[in-house]
Amino acid sequence: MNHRQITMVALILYPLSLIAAGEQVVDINIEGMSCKFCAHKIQKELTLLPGVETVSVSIDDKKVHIVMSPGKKANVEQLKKKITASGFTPVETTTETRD
Ligand SMILES: [Cu+2]
Repeated sequence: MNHRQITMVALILYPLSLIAAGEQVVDINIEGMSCKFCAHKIQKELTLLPGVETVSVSIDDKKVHIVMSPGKKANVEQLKKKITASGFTPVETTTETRD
């Protein structure tokens, strides 16, 4: 997946997350991402976590956008630990529930 495709996925998934019911959305700013391989690695690792439905990564915004499965509560500490274990630094986190 190249950078352009990742951005495309983010653009497609964002409106979908607005219409779905009771979904928790987590945005995490990340330091240390420099290329599409970094982005791909973070995406792959976070997608493996329980309850995570979709992960989109923006290298330009240095940000990862996580949508949880409907009704699943995000474990922000676990998400951040996974990012750290992947070799990156999570900084600011925002969590929002959409209904
Ligand atoms: Cu990289």
